[in-house]
Amino acid sequence: MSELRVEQKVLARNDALATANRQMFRDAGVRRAINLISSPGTGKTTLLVATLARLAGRIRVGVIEGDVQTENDAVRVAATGVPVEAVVTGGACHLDAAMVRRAFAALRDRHPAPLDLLVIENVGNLVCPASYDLGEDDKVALVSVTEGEDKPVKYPALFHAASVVVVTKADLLPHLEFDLDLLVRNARSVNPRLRVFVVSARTGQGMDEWVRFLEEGGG
Ligand SMILES: Nc1nc2c(ncn2[C@@H]2O[C@H](COP(=O)(O)OP(=O)(O)OP(=O)(O)O)[C@@H](O)[C@H]2O)c(=O)[nH]1
Ligand SMILES: [Mg+2]
Repeated sequence: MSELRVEQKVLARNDALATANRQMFRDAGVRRAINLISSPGTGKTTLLVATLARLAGRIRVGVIEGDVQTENDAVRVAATGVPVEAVVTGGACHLDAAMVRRAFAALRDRHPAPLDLLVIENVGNLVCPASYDLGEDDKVALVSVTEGEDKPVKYPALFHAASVVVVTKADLLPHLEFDLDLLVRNARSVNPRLRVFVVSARTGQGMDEWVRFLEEGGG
């Protein structure tokens, strides 16, 4: 079988499992699931931890933390008190629907209460995770102000599949020659429907709007 055929088969199997995951999430009372995707170091975990602190006592959140190696990010999230399940892919550059299925079952065994929000932090990678549906409602693409305005047009698959873009590390803008409008234009040239948030987990800039979006269930 050609490499392309094998890849198509793998993706078709993943899509079927992702559809089953979607049903599993609904049956378990998950109101909404999001999949955080970006390059390594964009600030997914930092944003997540800051977000969880703001959502504490307001909505029920659960987290699945994907990494190639180490449970470091899961430990950072666990420190907030929010239920978290780690997935160590052991080399794979993305989470797949089967990994998320197992992780969610383990999370639900330990914390059976319904969740308003399930957050899945994907493996740091701008390419592979875009092709793998995990059963989420929204893919959230993160890009930091240090990564360059051209990323959406160089890595369009993610920005095409995402419904939301979060621009991170906005506190660094005064130190950089970074054209925020150009980044947004580039992202919307790939996907005009993208909703854009500009945040700094460090200073709190833009966090109210982002947290409100999560609390209200999107749309
Ligand atoms: N200045 C600034 N630095 C930030 C911000 N958010 C994250 N960082 C820094 O960026 C680095 C990477 O942050 P992480 O949150 O670990 O990034 P990540 O996307 O989860 O990384 P991986 O899980 O390895 O892909 C850390 O040194 C953070 O302190 C921010 O809002 N402002
Ligand atoms: Mg992380």
